[in-house]
Amino acid sequence: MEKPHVDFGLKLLGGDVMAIPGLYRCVQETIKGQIAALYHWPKTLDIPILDSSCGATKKPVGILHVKVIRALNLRKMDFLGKSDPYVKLSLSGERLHSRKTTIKMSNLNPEWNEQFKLIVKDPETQILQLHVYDWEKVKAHDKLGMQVVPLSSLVPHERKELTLDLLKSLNPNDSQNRRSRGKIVLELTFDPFKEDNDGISGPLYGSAKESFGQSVHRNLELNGGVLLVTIQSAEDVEGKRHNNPYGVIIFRGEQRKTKIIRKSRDPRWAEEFQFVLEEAPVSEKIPY
Ligand SMILES: [Ca+2]
Repeated sequence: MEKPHVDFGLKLLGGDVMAIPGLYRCVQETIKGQIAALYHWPKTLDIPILDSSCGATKKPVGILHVKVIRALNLRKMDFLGKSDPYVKLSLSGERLHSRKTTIKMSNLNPEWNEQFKLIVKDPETQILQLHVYDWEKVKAHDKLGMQVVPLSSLVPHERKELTLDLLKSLNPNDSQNRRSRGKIVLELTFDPFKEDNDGISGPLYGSAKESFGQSVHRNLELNGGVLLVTIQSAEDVEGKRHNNPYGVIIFRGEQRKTKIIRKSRDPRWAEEFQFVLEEAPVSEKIPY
């Protein structure tokens, strides 16, 4: 059976998503792949295009500075009171936990002025994803709206302030997008690293029993960089029964934990942790 020829365009956020460099080809390949697996042309087809399938490269190439400034005219979700908004941020193609602002209780025009540094691995295809939620004490947090910013729309080292309409979803046919959900105000700067000398990248091993795979990327000219640590696994963890091991990593007072592996003496986590360094750790040793 011959594959149908498909030509398409996607409208999104008042702009043409196909104008995002690299995305057209990526989407085309994704759709081609999906269609090849089908015998019948379907009426609708959901294809995730804003996830890791577009293959962000592994190596950090820069830092995205995000300042979440404020939101305006958010929707009232709480029966008593207004809404208790907070913002979750993440970059597409990353499996890391989302970063969050603080919660502003009972406020439909919250001011955060909170800064985040996100590690960028592929500025051509990665997209900043923002989700605003209404915090709830007991039940699930309500969605107040979302937006995305393709990093390819940013000029390196240039600060950009954006005021974006919050949407229900990225689906341009979603009738709920016609209802106003308020706006979010952001300041974004993408700082690419100048050049990566591979001289200081590579695995390091500690004297600890656990085997840690680590790599350090930094840029001495910029006096800063990124430390990536992957906690892979541990073996023969002590304790006879009911072992629920997790790993803890502390870097300059910043503590992160792996998930807990239930009842195992040989846990395997394979979790990556990212630390942003303001200054090059010229004379520092990594503590275990
Ligand atoms: Ca609430």
